[in-house]
Amino acid sequence: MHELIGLPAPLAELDRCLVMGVINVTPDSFSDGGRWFSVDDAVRRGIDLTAQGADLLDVGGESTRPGALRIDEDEEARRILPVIRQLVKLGTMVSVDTTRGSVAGAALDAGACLVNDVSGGRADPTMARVVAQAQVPFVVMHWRGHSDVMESLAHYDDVVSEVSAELSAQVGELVAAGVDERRLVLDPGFGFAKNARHSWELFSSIDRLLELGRPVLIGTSRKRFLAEAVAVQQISGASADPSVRDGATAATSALAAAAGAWGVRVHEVAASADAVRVAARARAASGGVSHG
Ligand code: PMM
Repeated sequence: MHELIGLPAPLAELDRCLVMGVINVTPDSFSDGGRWFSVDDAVRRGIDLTAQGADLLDVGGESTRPGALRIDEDEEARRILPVIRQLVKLGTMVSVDTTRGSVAGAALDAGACLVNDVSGGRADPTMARVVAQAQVPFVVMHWRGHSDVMESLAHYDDVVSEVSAELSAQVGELVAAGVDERRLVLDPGFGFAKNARHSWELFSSIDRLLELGRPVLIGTSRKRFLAEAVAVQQISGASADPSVRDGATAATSALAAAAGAWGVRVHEVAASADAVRVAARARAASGGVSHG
């Protein structure tokens, strides 16, 4: 098992893959944009996801959907800080999904306990300093560029080797900036500068990502590559509603947990909360450790 320091007690003590529930306080995220855009709706959603079994709530204010344009940092902070404050007051564990050091710092002041950065510190040179000073866990996602250009950057000869090497380089930069490596979680970044084939190859290589020596977070939820694995859509030609991918998402949660992932990041929590428990039981019965 890879040591992760700095998590608060209830999370640090989990002996299975944790479930991070997504709350996008945005009008335009790819799968749930606009649904939890008011503070009240977002907080209610957080309460629901916690009741469904979320261990941690990941609150974000800026969409990273392919092609998305950036919002300014005041707007990002205005969207998420009241939501984080209220959820923390209710006793929930909260992470902040942001690429901006200033927003991460404000979210930590509001009570967030972990920073999740889809750029792994690359979008904003101040991020590493904020995380180093706050001494909190930090999710380093594999990242090649912002959402408006990332689809043009999805070129690899060997996606698993290249993503691993680039994640290692991102870790090196963070450590050089003073971040304790033992606080880092790695994420291959499904759909970020990846086509469907790249995402499937990475998903089938969680064991190789774990060889980097850090816990691994898996964020497949509702992503486009899962459409290839959705029966109903293929049979009926049903809608492009990303929630039709929730069943496939739960399947990836079970497989990721069975492969030793540290956590899964999902929009619909209930089925994944069961899936990670099934995987934990199966791993324990087969003599394996509970998570990576
Ligand atoms: N994906 C999205 C946003 N944040 N964070 C991590 N660590 N990993 C991901 O795969 C990831 C992320 C994509 O947008 P969404 O919030 O609508 O799922």
